[in-house]
Amino acid sequence: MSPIPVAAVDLGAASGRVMLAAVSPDGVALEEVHRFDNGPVRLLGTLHWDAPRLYAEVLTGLRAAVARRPDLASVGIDSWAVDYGLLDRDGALLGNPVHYRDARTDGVMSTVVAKLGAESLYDTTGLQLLPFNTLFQLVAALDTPALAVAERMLLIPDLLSYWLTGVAGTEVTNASTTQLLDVRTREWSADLIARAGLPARLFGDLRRPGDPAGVLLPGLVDAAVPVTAVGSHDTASAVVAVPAEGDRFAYISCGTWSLVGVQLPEPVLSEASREANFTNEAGVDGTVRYLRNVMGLWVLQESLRTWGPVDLPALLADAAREPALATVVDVDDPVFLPPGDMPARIAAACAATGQPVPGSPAAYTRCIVDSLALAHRRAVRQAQELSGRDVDTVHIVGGGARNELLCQLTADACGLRVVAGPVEATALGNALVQARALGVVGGELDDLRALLRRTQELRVYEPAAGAEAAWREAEARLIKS
Ligand code: LFR
Repeated sequence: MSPIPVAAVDLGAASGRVMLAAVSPDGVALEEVHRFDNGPVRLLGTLHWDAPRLYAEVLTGLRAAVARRPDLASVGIDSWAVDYGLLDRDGALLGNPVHYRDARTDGVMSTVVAKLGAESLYDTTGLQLLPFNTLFQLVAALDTPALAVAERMLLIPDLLSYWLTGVAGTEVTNASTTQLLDVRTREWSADLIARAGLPARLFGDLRRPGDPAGVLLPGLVDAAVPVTAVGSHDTASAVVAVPAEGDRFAYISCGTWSLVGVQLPEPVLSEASREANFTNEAGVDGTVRYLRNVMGLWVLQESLRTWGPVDLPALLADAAREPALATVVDVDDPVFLPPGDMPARIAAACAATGQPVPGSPAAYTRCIVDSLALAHRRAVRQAQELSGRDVDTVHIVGGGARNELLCQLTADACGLRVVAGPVEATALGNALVQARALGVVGGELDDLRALLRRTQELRVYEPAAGAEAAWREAEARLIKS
């Protein structure tokens, strides 16, 4: 069978891309047809996404894809989670979507949790408490005129899909990140929506990865290309493309965030799990993405912004020569969540924990990568303990798989073999779910993963012998503080 072309639109917080994937039962080849920057736009003090520009960039990419492959068989869209646009009764967008790192949710989570109860919220949704979950964003917007007239809430990939097809739908993996979905039924929790004081009309019918999601509107591209629902939460698509064999693996989907966890058949809703703030997000094929959000390469990305133009490979090479574990910080401290001067925040955290303050960008970078590896260690161990799933391999997928220092330090910190790659896991997972819906490839997630193992370049990092004591000591420094 000659490979069938599909387009994977993958929007990340820092950049977006449209990839052309040629899929056959023998493998998948990816070609980038358009890449563009993404980032927050501050308007009158509020951080927004520029949704119309994202739409225009996606369209540019789809036109390039169709120009290359007029027989393009399908389009799938994924992005980061939780953020949304509101539509009025005519389907018009009521204001540019607000960025999840905006301060409008400051203090909202604790008020809502006090009202609804942390235990009840976890038991209903299975979700970790993050201040930017859609639930808290919507409560923060309750008194706004936009919410008063809004008829529908669409998460970012669904919003783009709506603009491209005229059909509004809500894909379930991303809907599971709103903290408004019932973790057992994977339907909207009408009870929770009512208790939070939110209008039920906002939450439309759900669709599953693989479902049809409309056809590109006439005139947008030179073909009538169907849109297929994929794991529209980028992390859900990335987990599809973890090239694991069997089930004794943990994954780290590593980019702006590190999403660290295991794949499970059923949610874990224990008290210990709630206290560790582990989440049960919906995966493709009814799986559970049992994971924790670790702050990720965001801390480094923001530091680079503070330092101005830097040669990243050279900086990482310098960082690799810095002394190991000289200073570590808790990257999961909420102080690192909003945009801003990360080196200053790291310096303050070092001073507060009685550790030396890094003296150069290379030393800061080493501190960030060491600290991230330490957070990976903690999350991988907790995921195993809380779920009872034994793990012998950690897969790092996404942009972070390129970061050799981070991959090696993660292997050392976890005391486990790390398999790094594919870098474009999200686009691959997106494309494979489309190809399966088209009947090009068949089978279960295991079969899709086997196809990736056969065709993708992977790199193995073995843990250094005798590293455990140093990591344990570094961990103790944070626990003490
Ligand atoms: C990763 C990600 C995470 C989500 C965060 C915010 O890109 O989707 O899974 O928690 O972004 O939406």
